[in-house]
Formats: sequence, structure tokens, C-alpha cells
Amino acid sequence: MEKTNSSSKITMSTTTVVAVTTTLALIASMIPAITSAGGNGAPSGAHYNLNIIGVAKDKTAPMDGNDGHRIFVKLDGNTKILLSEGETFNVLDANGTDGNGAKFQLPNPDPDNDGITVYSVYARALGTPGGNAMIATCATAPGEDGIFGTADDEEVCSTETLTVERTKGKSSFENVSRELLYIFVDLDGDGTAERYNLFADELQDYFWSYDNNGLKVLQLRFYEMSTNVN
Ligand SMILES: [Ca+2]
Ligand SMILES: [Ca+2]
Ligand SMILES: [Ca+2]
Repeated sequence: MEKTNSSSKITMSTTTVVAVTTTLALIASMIPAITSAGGNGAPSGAHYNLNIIGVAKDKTAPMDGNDGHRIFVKLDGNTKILLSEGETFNVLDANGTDGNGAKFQLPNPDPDNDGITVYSVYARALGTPGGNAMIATCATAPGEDGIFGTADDEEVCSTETLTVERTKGKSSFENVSRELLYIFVDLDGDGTAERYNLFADELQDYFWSYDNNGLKVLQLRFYEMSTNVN
């Protein structure tokens, strides 16, 4: 009996040692992943990449249906990037400098508007140092009559805007899901802005208003992971 007990004790302690070793191995294997994810501030993993490129001279080619993972905007001045709801990420009109804006397709980021996104967007400034851009999510509100397509419709923009500046040195990604995937606007007139997800029915014709002041490249990355914007 005593022998069995002692043998079972040894087994138990061996199990413990194995468990500890396994845990250490797991932690050790995670460290490189954490380090590489923290290198540029972006998560690791699959993503859709979109470069928004500021150009000094307006492009003349229409570039409709040109899914080159990039959109051209004015290097200085305002460009509308129209947003269209779809199953996938896709550049529908790459030329934002030609008078009808650019057009980008993306999925609804938060269909029930609970503040937990179904995907996340990260941004960083690239290109030669200098320049900044201010981006606001905007849309058309139905106005006092509550009906779209009538004279009192108005363009509204989010109170939560994103400003990106290209400074010297390494540029890091930041999670900008709150600024680019939602619009904060006071539709009910009580003096406090409410939050609406992109493509919520309360608004129409969503777009990013891209105010460029010399930023060469804004890089956006869309990841299949959620962000809590509450
Ligand atoms: Ca265009
Ligand atoms: Ca109206
Ligand atoms: Ca309100």
C-alpha cells in the first residue's frame, strides 16, 4: 500500500513539473509574437491594407473599379471618400481628385450598434516627414421632417475626428475604429451627440471627409478582430 501511495505521489509531482514546463514553453513561444505585434503598433494577422495617397497634381484617369488597394486624394485640400456597404473591402473609385470623390466599399462594422465592432481599423502616417490630415466620418441627415431627399436634409460630420501627423522617425499604428467606423452626431437635438455605426439607417450617404495638409500617405489596415468603442 505504502509503495503505491508513494508511486502515485511521484506521478502527481511529475505531472506538475510537466504542466509548469508546458506553461513556460507557451509563454516563451508567445513572446516573439507580442514583440512583433508591438513593433509598429498593429496587431499581427491577416488584414486588408489600404493606402490613401496625397498627390499634388490631380489625376485625370477615372480609375473606376480599380482595386489597387490605394486611393488618391488631394495633397492639400478636401477630398470626399464615399463609403459603400458590401461584404468585402474594395476600392470602387481610386481617384478622389477628379471632382466626384473616391469610393471605398467596406462591411457594416457594427450592425447592432452595441459599440463592439466586428472588425477593427488601424492607421499610421507614412511617406516623407511633414504634413498632416484630419479625417471625419460624415453623412446626410434627414433634417427636421425626418424624410430623406427633401429640402431640409443636411450634411453632418462626427464630433470625433481623427488627426494624423507624419513626424520624423518611426510611425506606429493606432486603433482608429471609433473615429472611422462610427459617426457621433446629435440627431435628436438634446445637445449630446449619439453614436451611429457606419451604414446605420438613421443616416445616408456616408463618407470620410479627408482634409489634407500635405500628408503623403495614410495607411489603413482592417483586421478581423473586434474593438470596444464604449
Ligand atoms: Ca473619382
Ligand atoms: Ca428631410
Ligand atoms: Ca442627442
